Amino acid sequence: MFTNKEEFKQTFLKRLEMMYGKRFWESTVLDQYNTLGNMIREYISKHWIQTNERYRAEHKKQVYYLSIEFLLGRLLGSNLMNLGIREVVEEGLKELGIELAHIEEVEMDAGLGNGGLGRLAACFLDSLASLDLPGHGQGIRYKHGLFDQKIVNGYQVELPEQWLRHGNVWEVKKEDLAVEVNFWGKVECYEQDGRLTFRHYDTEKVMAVPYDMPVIGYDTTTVNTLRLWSAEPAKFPLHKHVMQYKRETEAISEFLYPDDTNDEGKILRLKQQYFLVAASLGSIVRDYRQRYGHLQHFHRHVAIHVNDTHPVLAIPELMRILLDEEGMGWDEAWHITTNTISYTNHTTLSEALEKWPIYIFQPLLPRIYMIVQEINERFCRDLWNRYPGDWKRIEEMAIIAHGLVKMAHLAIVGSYSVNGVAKIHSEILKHREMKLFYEYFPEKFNNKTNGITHRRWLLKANKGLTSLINEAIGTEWIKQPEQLIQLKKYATDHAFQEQLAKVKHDHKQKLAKYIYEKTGVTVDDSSIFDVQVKRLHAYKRQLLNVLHIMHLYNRLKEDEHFDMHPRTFIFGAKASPGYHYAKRIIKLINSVAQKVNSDEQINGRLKVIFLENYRVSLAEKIFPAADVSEQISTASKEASGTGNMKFMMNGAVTIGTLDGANIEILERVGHDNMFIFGLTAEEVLHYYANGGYHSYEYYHHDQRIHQVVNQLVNGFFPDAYDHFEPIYDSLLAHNDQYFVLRDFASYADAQQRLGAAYENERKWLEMSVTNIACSGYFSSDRTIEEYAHDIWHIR
Ligand code: HBZ
Repeated sequence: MFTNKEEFKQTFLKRLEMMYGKRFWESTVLDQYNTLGNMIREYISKHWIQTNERYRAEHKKQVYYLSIEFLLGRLLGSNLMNLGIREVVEEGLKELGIELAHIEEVEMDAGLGNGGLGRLAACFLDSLASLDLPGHGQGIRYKHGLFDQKIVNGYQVELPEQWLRHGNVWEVKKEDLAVEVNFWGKVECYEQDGRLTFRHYDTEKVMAVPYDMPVIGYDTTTVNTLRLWSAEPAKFPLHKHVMQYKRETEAISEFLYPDDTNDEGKILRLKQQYFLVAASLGSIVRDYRQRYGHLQHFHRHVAIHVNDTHPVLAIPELMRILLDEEGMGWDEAWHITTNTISYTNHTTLSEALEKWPIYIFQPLLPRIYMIVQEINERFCRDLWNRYPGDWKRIEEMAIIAHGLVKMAHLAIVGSYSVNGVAKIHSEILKHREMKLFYEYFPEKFNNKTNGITHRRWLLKANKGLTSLINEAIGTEWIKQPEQLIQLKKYATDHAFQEQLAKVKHDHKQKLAKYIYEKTGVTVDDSSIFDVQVKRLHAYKRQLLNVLHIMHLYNRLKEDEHFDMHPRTFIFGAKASPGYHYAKRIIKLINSVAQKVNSDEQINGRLKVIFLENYRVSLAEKIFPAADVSEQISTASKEASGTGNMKFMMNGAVTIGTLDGANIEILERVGHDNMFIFGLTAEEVLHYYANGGYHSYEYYHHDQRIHQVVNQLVNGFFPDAYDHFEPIYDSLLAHNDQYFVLRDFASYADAQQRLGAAYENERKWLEMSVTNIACSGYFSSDRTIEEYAHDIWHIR
């Protein structure tokens, strides 16, 4: 392909002319982007083929990571970096008069996910390939990823996302590998050769067409595969109007999370889940049969991991294949299935645990439903033998009960490993949410604390910091991120601190410029950049942050001499389209921003910024510029969090509760390098068990709280008259389920300590260095090594 700058330039120019039939000087940035993408695909194609051949030849056990979300973001920059050709390309382009950074900006984010769960899947793919592990992703090629967010008059407006508008250079469509997926229809049962046989007929057929994307490892020739499935019409059934069938079929891979407030939407969601599972298993099994003939040792060569419960139908689907297609008996099929599937839980919020009404499940997937029923009956029988007469326990543990199929129960019963995503979360699963299951299957439960790929979140997003680290401790840490701990020696090194301060300041300047371009607001780049970016959810308590900002504003208004280092509070968050409460919080943040930013008396000492359309590519601009990381969920609610790790790795200092992975961050950096506040998980759970707490008392006894809560409803925000009443009610009438007022004083106190700490610049930089030094543990390489070793048994 090309081995130096000159060759690169020649190839690039020739390819561009070939692809677009125009001269370089006539080309658009998009043409240039596509040309580059194309070149990279060609560049890696040999390694992609060789990787697959090697896996096949060596009979390596393969892992397939099934996920309804893959939040990849942009790929050009990370692919160039992982291939080690970024510099050559960058310099070559420069000589042609183009900035690589400029080309990178035209790439659309692949936003096939909501937040943590989907981004985790993307980080895992990067780690698998970079560690030369045989692990692949399977997901859905949604035509529209998570909606684009616009803020209009302070309100969130959702627009359909269009990442495929200009095509997708990274994918290869493989029509010859399409898989047929069956919905609806009838099941007949008959005897053949002395055994019961099932036939699913009169079905509606959908073709699942795979689009493969290369997953390029860092400094290695391993190229794994992310296979995304697209739904296309199959043979036209006679009983339905052709156009309606086409529409309904294509709808399956049209949107990520279609609105499921009505039954039609629920059917579509369940269709998506089965579509992913049937297509993935169909292709995995087809491959396997070609290599091994029969499926008797399937679990020895294949591990299938289900990311949350969305792909849990993999369990009955694998059973169906083994029973109906392979003709195995139940026990053998069950042995293989339960030694193939492993499951990660990402939440303990009961409202987020998936349950499907039978009346939706059974008609759509009649054969799969029969198998789930059989799994349930056998499981309940086992429970009866173990706990004779304990009806209550059996009812609580059953997979099907009260007209619902409980997907988490199916996941635990049908898999060999169940893991939570941070220590505290796994403990809560074992001792509370899934206590009964832990008692019955103690050996299945384990913890795998989340991680993030330091390649995207440090090497790529923060080149300045990367160089600084390299100069100090060499480059070994890039392959062994826990080596970052060596930076600890530099925590009090004046020269190092100063350079770190400069790197941080550069990023703050850049972000300030972005903020100005997007919002027209000028922010002071020597103010503290205090950032909360994540999905908007009541339990994540953006409300606590904003009430505290209102309090600071009140203080500044009352007392001209109120001493405070200038602060810029930055938010980024999307709310689910149907989550009205969350949308009101977004409006509240924007109303506060408007009030504060336009108040001349404040004189720029306080600014509030809401950045619209928070997504992976924007996150890469924000993390390196943050001084303060807000991780303030109600303790026990945030399973892990991963943004907390990205901030830490970029030298931000955390203010947070003892929740999720914050606890493990604290274990590493200590109280001197983190601002902890609020109730513990134990205290929160104790309150819940005893009917909550009395938020009114906090409202009445704390003047600061009284004032800010009143301001929600007393006309303080004239542009949103009575819009914040539901927020006011959530705090007082509904007893403040998320303990916002309960934790307010403790939070305000921690904020004050933080502000004071910032005044001592050297001390602050010492904290910052310490956070970076301790962040290596949170590389997803460590997480993936644990999955590979403890769960998947792959090498
Ligand atoms: O998964 C998140 C957790 O909230 C976070 O604490 C954790 O760090 C992260 C990775 O383990 N969970 C999600 O992102 N969950 C979802 O986005 C979700 C999507 C659809 C659902 C349920 C949850 O039906």
